[in-house]
Amino acid sequence: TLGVALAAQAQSPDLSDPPAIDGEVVGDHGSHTLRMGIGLAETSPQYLSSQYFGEILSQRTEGRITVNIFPNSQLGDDVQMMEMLQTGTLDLSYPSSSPAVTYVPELAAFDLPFLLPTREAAVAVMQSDVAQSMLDAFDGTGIKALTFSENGYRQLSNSARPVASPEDVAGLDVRGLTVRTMENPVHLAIWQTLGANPTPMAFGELFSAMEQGVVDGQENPWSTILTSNFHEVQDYGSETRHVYTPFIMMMSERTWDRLAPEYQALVQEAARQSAEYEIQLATEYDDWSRDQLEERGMQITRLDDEQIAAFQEAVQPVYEEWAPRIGEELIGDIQAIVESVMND
Ligand code: 2Q2
Repeated sequence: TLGVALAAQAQSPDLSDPPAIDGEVVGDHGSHTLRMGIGLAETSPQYLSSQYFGEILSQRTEGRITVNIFPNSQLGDDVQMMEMLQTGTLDLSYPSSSPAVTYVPELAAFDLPFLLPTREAAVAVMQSDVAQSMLDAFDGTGIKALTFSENGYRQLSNSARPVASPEDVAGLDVRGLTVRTMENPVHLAIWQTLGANPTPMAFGELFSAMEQGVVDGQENPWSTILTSNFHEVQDYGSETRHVYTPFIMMMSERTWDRLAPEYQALVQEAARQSAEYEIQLATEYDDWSRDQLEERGMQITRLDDEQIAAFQEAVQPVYEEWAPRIGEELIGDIQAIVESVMND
């Protein structure tokens, strides 16, 4: 409702408005009302950029294509919504890459800890041919993967104690933290290696699991922690930035195949434009959300280079186990892109 949106806007940073929608109107190739299910709230960059995606399609087809967005995991969680894309009961969704490794195992490269040291490097990788080949690898799964965008740098939050080191996670004199992870084997390995008790769980179940103390902690970008109100049930945050997770905007192949080629080209262009806007929003939201969380009472532990290095060293075994399984050559290609950006 407008009230919610206005309240949300009041909460959010000085959001740069989406770029103007230009480009000629596409010819009449029929009408389509598309349903899009996403996991996050109406205040999130994921929702705001999905709205912009829908506005581009609607304006460039004079309303012949419209997108109805269902936020807050109300249609199901990422795994369920990807299955709905395959059966054609949902037209669009926007999960993280992590639960999608069941369709395209190479995506697990993005789950390797500390692989992407800066946002510039992360964006360069997401816009590379290597990343495009991962999107292409969905062909035949029933899912048309349209584009990557930014879920973001993941930060640890918990309800038990401040965390500044792997020892704080493992709890030498107290029990190790029970940490919810996404449904992804590399994330499980990261938190096992850090001495936590990892618990894979759908995002939609996470708030109540934290509220009931079923899990002590979770890890997500600051903007997700803020827009999902996790600070209401999590007292401590640690700026670990341990993984950079992309989102993948996905369309049901059945929906894609029903669209005329001119509409398919427009959907691809709108996805790319909205992804650029989403990355801009996610960038604006990142530090601002952390500061908002601090203002609302979350005790945020910032980590210096030495403390980050301790986490990097502690999770080195995850690389040893998973790099060969994901593909040394693929990871080498990604690291080459990272180096070229970092040395610019
Ligand atoms: O920890 C998570 O599950 C999130 O990073 C999600 O992957 C993400 O928020 C998606 O649920 C958004 O649809």
